[in-house]
Amino acid sequence: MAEKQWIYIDGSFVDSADAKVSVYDHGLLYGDGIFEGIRAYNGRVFKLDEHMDRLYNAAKAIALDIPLSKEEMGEVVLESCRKNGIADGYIRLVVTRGRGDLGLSPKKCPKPTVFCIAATITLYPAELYEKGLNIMTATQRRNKATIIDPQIKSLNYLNNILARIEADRVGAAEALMLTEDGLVAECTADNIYIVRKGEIWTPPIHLGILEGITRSTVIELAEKNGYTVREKEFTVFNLVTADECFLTGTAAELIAVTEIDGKVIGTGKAGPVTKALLALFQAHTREESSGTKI
Ligand code: PXG
Repeated sequence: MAEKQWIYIDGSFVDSADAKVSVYDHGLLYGDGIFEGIRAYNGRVFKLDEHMDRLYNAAKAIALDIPLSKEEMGEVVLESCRKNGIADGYIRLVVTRGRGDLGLSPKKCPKPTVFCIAATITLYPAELYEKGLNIMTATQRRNKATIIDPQIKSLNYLNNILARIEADRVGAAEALMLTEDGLVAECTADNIYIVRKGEIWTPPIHLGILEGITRSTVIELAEKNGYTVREKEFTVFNLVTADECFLTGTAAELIAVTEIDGKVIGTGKAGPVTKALLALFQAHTREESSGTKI
């Protein structure tokens, strides 16, 4: 029998069996809510302030008043780790519009629902970081920023799930999502980069992608270490003919892509820039300054 898991929900910690949301919660009825996926490394919550900023910006964008201050919410994350003995793990923080009636309007939802799950994480097997991922290009396009801005990490992930289903159907590790115009946007849960003649290119935020916390961190680390990073639009042709390609995300950290739609990228193995950046990133996750002590 697994040890008891404590879940924070609406002000208290309860056993996971008792952690329930209402069938009238608009997070469930309409996908009306937001979330964060956060890592803990070595007794510290990685980039907690950055995750809190992104969550509160998303709340603002959907006109959701979170009933806790940023500091209190940060404390919820830290306490969830303490209660569950998590020093290294994955934290899912969710804020929904709350319980309402069967109409769309949030006017009848007086109180947002807040819950936090602090859990362990299943990672890609270590050898994949050397071998790289085999991905596919989804026919499902990334939704446009003018419809629902992908910068809002909302509970409505159907756009990405539809692409993910395409990847699963062909046994690919991830699905590349393009903009409506066919430019490279991002994968279903990761940002994407290519390396060309030593330069790193990654799609700009305005194309309609999530501004990943890992993305900001990797760009900063790369620039600090002398790499040129361009936030630049590029095509599938640029990707297929790149020297290297890699993804970043909270769960995957930084992982090479070595094949797309049956075409080999670069040497077909994780390249030198990808490996160097992964080493820099992993070292950074262990630095005291990159996290908040649990
Ligand atoms: N793009 C999208 C669409 C994402 O959902 C990222 C990029 C990377 O962002 P961060 O901040 O993690 O560097 C994400 C985030 C999971 C899971 O359980 C991960 C995400 C979303 C949903 C679930 O692995 N990724």
